[in-house]
Amino acid sequence: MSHISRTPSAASHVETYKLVVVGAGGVGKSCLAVQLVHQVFDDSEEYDPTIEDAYVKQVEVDDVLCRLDILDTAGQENFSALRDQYLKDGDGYLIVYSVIERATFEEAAIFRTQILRVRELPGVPIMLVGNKCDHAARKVTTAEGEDLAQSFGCPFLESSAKLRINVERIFFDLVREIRNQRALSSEKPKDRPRKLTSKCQLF
Ligand SMILES: Nc1nc2c(ncn2[C@@H]2O[C@H](COP(=O)(O)OP(=O)(O)O)[C@@H](O)[C@H]2O)c(=O)[nH]1
Ligand SMILES: [Mg+2]
Repeated sequence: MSHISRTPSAASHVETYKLVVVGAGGVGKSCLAVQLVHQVFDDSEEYDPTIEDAYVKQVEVDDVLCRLDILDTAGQENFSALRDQYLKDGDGYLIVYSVIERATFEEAAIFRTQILRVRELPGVPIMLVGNKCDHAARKVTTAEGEDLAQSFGCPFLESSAKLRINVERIFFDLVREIRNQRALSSEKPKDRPRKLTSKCQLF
Protein backbone atom coordinates (compact mmCIF):
# COMPACT_ATOMS: atom_id res chain seq x y z
CA MET A 1 0.00 0.00 0.00
CA SER A 2 1.76 3.15 -1.09
CA HIS A 3 -0.87 5.78 -0.39
CA ILE A 4 -2.40 6.65 2.97
CA SER A 5 -5.08 9.29 3.08
CA ARG A 6 -4.37 12.05 5.57
CA THR A 7 -7.93 13.36 5.58
CA PRO A 8 -10.26 11.07 7.52
CA SER A 9 -13.45 12.77 6.35
CA ALA A 10 -12.37 12.39 2.74
CA ALA A 11 -11.27 8.80 3.15
CA SER A 12 -13.26 6.76 0.72
CA HIS A 13 -10.65 4.07 0.97
CA VAL A 14 -10.06 2.70 4.44
CA GLU A 15 -6.71 1.18 5.26
CA THR A 16 -7.11 -2.32 6.64
CA TYR A 17 -4.71 -3.85 9.11
CA LYS A 18 -4.76 -7.53 9.97
CA LEU A 19 -3.55 -7.77 13.53
CA VAL A 20 -2.82 -11.19 14.99
CA VAL A 21 -2.79 -11.60 18.77
CA VAL A 22 -0.62 -14.48 19.91
CA GLY A 23 0.66 -15.68 23.26
CA ALA A 24 0.30 -18.48 25.76
CA GLY A 25 -3.15 -19.52 26.98
CA GLY A 26 -4.62 -17.42 29.76
CA VAL A 27 -2.48 -14.31 29.30
CA GLY A 28 -5.52 -12.18 28.42
CA LYS A 29 -5.56 -12.11 24.62
CA SER A 30 -9.35 -12.43 24.41
CA CYS A 31 -9.87 -9.91 27.21
CA LEU A 32 -7.64 -7.38 25.43
CA ALA A 33 -9.52 -7.80 22.15
CA VAL A 34 -12.92 -7.60 23.85
CA GLN A 35 -11.85 -4.59 25.89
CA LEU A 36 -10.70 -2.81 22.73
CA VAL A 37 -13.80 -3.63 20.72
CA HIS A 38 -16.57 -3.65 23.34
CA GLN A 39 -15.02 -1.60 26.18
CA VAL A 40 -15.78 -4.22 28.81
CA PHE A 41 -13.89 -6.54 31.10
CA ASP A 42 -16.18 -9.20 32.42
CA ASP A 43 -14.54 -11.47 34.97
CA SER A 44 -17.65 -13.59 35.24
CA GLU A 45 -17.50 -14.42 31.58
CA GLU A 46 -15.09 -17.18 30.70
CA TYR A 47 -13.59 -16.82 27.27
CA ASP A 48 -13.16 -20.34 26.06
CA PRO A 49 -9.38 -20.71 25.76
CA THR A 50 -9.78 -23.03 22.80
CA ILE A 51 -11.91 -20.64 20.75
CA GLU A 52 -10.30 -18.48 18.14
CA ASP A 53 -12.19 -15.33 17.32
CA ALA A 54 -12.07 -12.43 14.93
CA TYR A 55 -13.02 -8.82 15.63
CA VAL A 56 -13.38 -5.81 13.39
CA LYS A 57 -13.07 -2.26 14.60
CA GLN A 58 -12.86 0.98 12.68
CA VAL A 59 -10.64 3.52 14.39
CA GLU A 60 -8.62 6.62 13.70
CA VAL A 61 -4.92 6.29 14.31
CA ASP A 62 -3.07 9.59 14.02
CA ASP A 63 -6.04 11.12 12.20
CA VAL A 64 -6.13 8.39 9.60
CA LEU A 65 -9.20 6.21 9.48
CA CYS A 66 -8.44 2.52 9.42
CA ARG A 67 -10.09 -0.83 9.89
CA LEU A 68 -8.56 -3.28 12.30
CA ASP A 69 -9.17 -6.97 11.59
CA ILE A 70 -8.12 -8.58 14.83
CA LEU A 71 -7.49 -12.30 15.05
CA ASP A 72 -7.58 -13.51 18.64
CA THR A 73 -5.76 -16.82 18.45
CA ALA A 74 -6.31 -19.75 20.77
CA GLY A 75 -3.11 -21.72 20.44
CA GLN A 76 -4.74 -25.07 19.81
CA GLU A 77 -3.19 -25.63 16.45
CA ASN A 78 0.48 -25.38 17.33
CA PHE A 79 2.73 -25.72 14.31
CA SER A 80 -0.16 -26.66 12.04
CA ALA A 81 -0.68 -25.47 8.50
CA LEU A 82 -3.62 -23.38 9.70
CA ARG A 83 -1.48 -21.57 12.20
CA ASP A 84 1.17 -20.93 9.58
CA GLN A 85 -1.47 -19.54 7.26
CA TYR A 86 -2.90 -16.99 9.67
CA LEU A 87 0.56 -16.00 10.79
CA LYS A 88 1.47 -15.47 7.15
CA ASP A 89 -1.65 -13.40 6.52
CA GLY A 90 -1.07 -10.95 9.37
CA ASP A 91 0.18 -7.42 8.86
CA GLY A 92 1.33 -7.15 12.44
CA TYR A 93 1.52 -9.16 15.63
CA LEU A 94 0.91 -8.60 19.31
CA ILE A 95 2.93 -11.10 21.30
CA VAL A 96 1.26 -11.15 24.70
CA TYR A 97 2.52 -12.61 27.95
CA SER A 98 1.27 -12.25 31.49
CA VAL A 99 3.44 -10.39 33.98
CA ILE A 100 2.15 -12.75 36.69
CA GLU A 101 3.25 -15.94 34.92
CA ARG A 102 6.90 -16.29 34.04
CA ALA A 103 6.41 -19.30 31.77
CA THR A 104 4.27 -17.16 29.45
CA PHE A 105 7.08 -14.60 29.27
CA GLU A 106 9.51 -17.33 28.28
CA GLU A 107 7.08 -18.53 25.60
CA ALA A 108 7.08 -15.12 23.92
CA ALA A 109 10.31 -15.99 22.11
CA ILE A 110 8.73 -19.15 20.72
CA PHE A 111 5.86 -17.15 19.24
CA ARG A 112 8.31 -14.72 17.69
CA THR A 113 10.27 -17.58 16.13
CA GLN A 114 7.07 -19.01 14.66
CA ILE A 115 6.15 -15.64 13.15
CA LEU A 116 9.59 -15.07 11.66
CA ARG A 117 9.61 -18.59 10.25
CA VAL A 118 6.50 -18.08 8.15
CA ARG A 119 7.14 -14.48 7.10
CA GLU A 120 9.40 -14.05 4.15
CA LEU A 121 9.49 -10.26 4.28
CA PRO A 122 12.08 -8.48 6.41
CA GLY A 123 10.99 -6.06 9.11
CA VAL A 124 8.04 -7.85 10.68
CA PRO A 125 5.87 -5.46 12.74
CA ILE A 126 5.71 -6.93 16.24
CA MET A 127 4.72 -5.43 19.56
CA LEU A 128 5.58 -7.18 22.83
CA VAL A 129 2.87 -6.82 25.49
CA GLY A 130 3.10 -7.65 29.20
CA ASN A 131 -0.54 -7.93 30.24
CA LYS A 132 -2.12 -8.02 33.75
CA CYS A 133 0.06 -5.16 34.97
CA ASP A 134 -2.75 -4.31 37.42
CA HIS A 135 -2.00 -7.50 39.36
CA ALA A 136 -0.15 -7.41 42.66
CA ALA A 137 1.49 -10.83 42.20
CA ARG A 138 3.87 -9.77 39.47
CA LYS A 139 6.59 -12.27 38.49
CA VAL A 140 8.14 -10.48 35.51
CA THR A 141 9.58 -7.00 35.94
CA THR A 142 9.05 -4.14 33.51
CA ALA A 143 12.81 -4.06 32.89
CA GLU A 144 12.76 -7.71 31.83
CA GLY A 145 10.01 -6.94 29.34
CA GLU A 146 11.97 -3.98 28.01
CA ASP A 147 15.11 -6.09 27.65
CA LEU A 148 13.27 -8.82 25.78
CA ALA A 149 11.68 -6.28 23.43
CA GLN A 150 15.08 -4.77 22.81
CA SER A 151 16.48 -8.18 21.91
CA PHE A 152 13.52 -8.62 19.54
CA GLY A 153 14.02 -5.10 18.14
CA CYS A 154 10.38 -4.27 18.74
CA PRO A 155 8.32 -1.88 20.88
CA PHE A 156 7.04 -2.89 24.31
CA LEU A 157 4.16 -1.91 26.54
CA GLU A 158 2.58 -3.29 29.67
CA SER A 159 -1.20 -3.42 29.69
CA SER A 160 -4.21 -4.32 31.73
CA ALA A 161 -7.34 -5.54 30.02
CA LYS A 162 -8.96 -5.41 33.45
CA LEU A 163 -8.31 -1.73 34.12
CA ARG A 164 -8.15 -0.74 30.43
CA ILE A 165 -4.55 0.39 30.72
CA ASN A 166 -2.79 0.80 27.37
CA VAL A 167 -5.41 -1.32 25.60
CA GLU A 168 -5.92 1.11 22.73
CA ARG A 169 -2.26 1.95 22.70
CA ILE A 170 -0.99 -1.57 22.10
CA PHE A 171 -3.21 -1.92 19.05
CA PHE A 172 -2.62 1.63 17.81
CA ASP A 173 1.14 1.43 18.30
CA LEU A 174 1.15 -1.78 16.31
CA VAL A 175 -0.65 0.04 13.49
CA ARG A 176 2.01 2.76 13.72
CA GLU A 177 4.70 0.09 13.60
CA ILE A 178 3.13 -1.39 10.45
CA ARG A 179 2.95 2.05 8.86
CA ASN A 180 6.58 2.68 9.76
CA GLN A 181 7.68 -0.61 8.24
CA ARG A 182 5.66 0.08 5.08
CA ALA A 183 7.12 3.56 4.81
CA LEU A 184 10.60 2.11 5.23
CA SER A 185 10.06 -0.57 2.63
CA SER A 186 8.83 1.99 0.11
CA GLU A 187 11.87 4.11 1.07
CA LYS A 188 9.89 7.04 2.34
CA PRO A 189 11.73 9.02 5.02
CA LYS A 190 10.45 8.52 8.54
CA ASP A 191 8.96 11.70 9.96
CA ARG A 192 9.45 11.16 13.66
CA PRO A 193 11.49 9.06 16.07
CA ARG A 194 9.85 6.03 17.65
CA LYS A 195 9.46 5.65 21.36
CA LEU A 196 10.33 2.07 22.09
CA THR A 197 9.22 1.45 25.62
CA SER A 198 6.67 2.57 28.12
CA LYS A 199 5.94 1.53 31.65
CA CYS A 200 2.61 0.46 33.00
CA GLN A 201 1.02 3.41 34.73
CA LEU A 202 -1.95 3.20 37.01
CA PHE A 203 -4.15 6.28 36.82
N1 LIG B 1 -5.90 -9.19 36.66
C1 LIG B 1 -6.08 -9.32 35.34
N2 LIG B 1 -6.66 -10.44 34.86
C2 LIG B 1 -6.81 -10.55 33.52
C3 LIG B 1 -6.40 -9.53 32.63
N3 LIG B 1 -6.66 -9.93 31.37
C4 LIG B 1 -7.23 -11.14 31.48
N4 LIG B 1 -7.32 -11.53 32.76
C5 LIG B 1 -7.87 -12.79 33.25
O1 LIG B 1 -7.08 -13.84 32.73
C6 LIG B 1 -7.88 -14.96 32.37
C7 LIG B 1 -7.61 -15.36 30.93
O2 LIG B 1 -8.00 -14.33 30.06
P1 LIG B 1 -8.28 -14.63 28.52
O3 LIG B 1 -8.52 -13.33 27.84
O4 LIG B 1 -9.31 -15.69 28.36
O5 LIG B 1 -6.85 -15.23 28.09
P2 LIG B 1 -6.41 -15.86 26.66
O6 LIG B 1 -6.39 -17.34 26.84
O7 LIG B 1 -5.04 -15.32 26.41
O8 LIG B 1 -7.40 -15.40 25.64
C8 LIG B 1 -9.33 -14.55 32.64
O9 LIG B 1 -9.72 -15.12 33.87
C9 LIG B 1 -9.29 -13.05 32.74
O10 LIG B 1 -10.26 -12.57 33.63
C10 LIG B 1 -5.80 -8.35 33.19
O11 LIG B 1 -5.41 -7.40 32.50
N5 LIG B 1 -5.67 -8.31 34.54
MG1 LIG C 1 -8.64 -16.52 24.38
